[in-house]
Amino acid sequence: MNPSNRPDSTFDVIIIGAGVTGLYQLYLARKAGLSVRVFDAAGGVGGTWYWNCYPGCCFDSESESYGYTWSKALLEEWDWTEHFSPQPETERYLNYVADRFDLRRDIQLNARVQAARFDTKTRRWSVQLTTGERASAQFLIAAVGVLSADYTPEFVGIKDFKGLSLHTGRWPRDGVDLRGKRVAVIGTGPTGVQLITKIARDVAHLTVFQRTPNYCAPLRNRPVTPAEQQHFKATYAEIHQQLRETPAGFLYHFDTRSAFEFSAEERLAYYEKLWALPGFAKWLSGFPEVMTNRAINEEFAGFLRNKIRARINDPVLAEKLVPKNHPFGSKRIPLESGYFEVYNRDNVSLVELLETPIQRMTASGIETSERAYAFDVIIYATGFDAVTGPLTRMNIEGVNGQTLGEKWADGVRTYLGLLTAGFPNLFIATNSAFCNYPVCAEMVVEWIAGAIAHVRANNLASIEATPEAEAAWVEHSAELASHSFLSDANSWFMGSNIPGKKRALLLYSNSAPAYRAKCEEVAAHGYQGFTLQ
Ligand code: NA7
Repeated sequence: MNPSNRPDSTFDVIIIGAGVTGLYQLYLARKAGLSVRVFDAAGGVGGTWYWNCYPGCCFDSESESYGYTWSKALLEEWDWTEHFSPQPETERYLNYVADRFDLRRDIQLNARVQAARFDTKTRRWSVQLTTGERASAQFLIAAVGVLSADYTPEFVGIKDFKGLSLHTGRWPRDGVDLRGKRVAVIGTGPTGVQLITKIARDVAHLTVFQRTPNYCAPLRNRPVTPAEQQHFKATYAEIHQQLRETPAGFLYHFDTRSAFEFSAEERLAYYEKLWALPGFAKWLSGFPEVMTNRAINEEFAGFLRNKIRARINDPVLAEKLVPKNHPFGSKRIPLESGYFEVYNRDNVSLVELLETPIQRMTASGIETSERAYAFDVIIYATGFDAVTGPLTRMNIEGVNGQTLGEKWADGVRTYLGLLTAGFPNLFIATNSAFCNYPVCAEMVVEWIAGAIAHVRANNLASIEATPEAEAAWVEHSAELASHSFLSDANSWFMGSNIPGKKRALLLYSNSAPAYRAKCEEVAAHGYQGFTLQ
């Protein structure tokens, strides 16, 4: 039966989101014999890989580190064509998974959840879609991703613009023909950098509106050869073991040697080698002091600044593209494939927003404090209301009628990132540690599946974080965050990209293995810190 023909339905589990996390959660729920329905606002599966279909969108995780690890057959069947998979291929992969495991029959697409309410008598969640359809379930799993609530700044006159306005995180599925157009891109984070590099040669003129220059570094992507493909398949067990052991779930760990064992000259030679490596090696496999010692961090940052300067013909322009106001690594490093060379083109110009801020949008384009610009298309690469946004934008109401938005008005509060007091049986299935997405998402999904099995096996009605455990977790997370460089920059990590949002580290900053061990320990001890009822 077509799921959309079943408006009033009761399930054991409702999952919101059919992305990387939701698809696996569905697979496990079904395997456990639970009745389950997935709702997703999108017209297809894939979550972030469905919505972010802008030109140039691509992994910055190695492809072999991003696939699901839980099916040997899938690992054997799937070939990645590039070392850093482009978005269309990743979306194809997730569609393949949906078909391969016959997941679609429990997924309702074009189904945006508008509200969810916990009934304290039945101890079940009722969910309402924007279409008015309703469903209920004992367990509600928000597999909504950390970067799915797109953010567009509220510029004065934003609705006045008569041309085409686009956000990269809601890119039109049929694509957009930008050839011959005057295009503005606002934002130079990882998304803006990928997009700008890809479209610069096609458009008539590209004007980039930059607020903060970033430590962009070469991705160094290339096709996967047949021999490499075979090697991945032969060594997936070792690859996955490594992903589980490294601090952030990538194929990297920091050097075991100290930067101070090397002379300044030797360190420079070391940085050159690092620079030549693909992916996040530059960020996650150098000297540990790069992320802990200000002098070494500044030394490496200086090295990267010179690399940027060397790629831009005009030295005045180069200085504008060199990051100076935040330490290396305190914001996500955009990985790029020819980004800085784009600024050597005649049809590309840069507007520095800190010097000449945007005053308003007009019918024909953008007005800064200096002048007016006319455009056919304005692209907002302005990021996301990360981590909490996807949850607080839905009207999720727990016990006592309090919404998640109200509860988190002064900052996010959870226990283990997984449940929050006052919202029994609501699981937050997002990657709450700093970690390469799938490897940590799988752990979270499996933990949730285990908790649900525990509740049901013991004939219980609900599981809920205790306020005490939650308070201790919030305090512990803040203590860890206070030692992190990440608070030195404004970024989505800190929630500081969203006006009015509480400035606090949104992700748990312990290592992924430590986070996993803690979650496993809590489960092994009968879900300590949770009220089981
Ligand atoms: P990011 O990393 O949040 O970048 C957003 C960009 O938009 C960044 O350059 C911002 O400048 C800029 N921005 C945001 N608000 C404004 C306003 N009001 N005016 C001008 N410029 C603005 O989002 P991305 O989509 O690039 O990447 C998000 C994640 O997706 C990334 O970490 C990967 O995991 C994939 P700012 O730096 O705040 O000065």
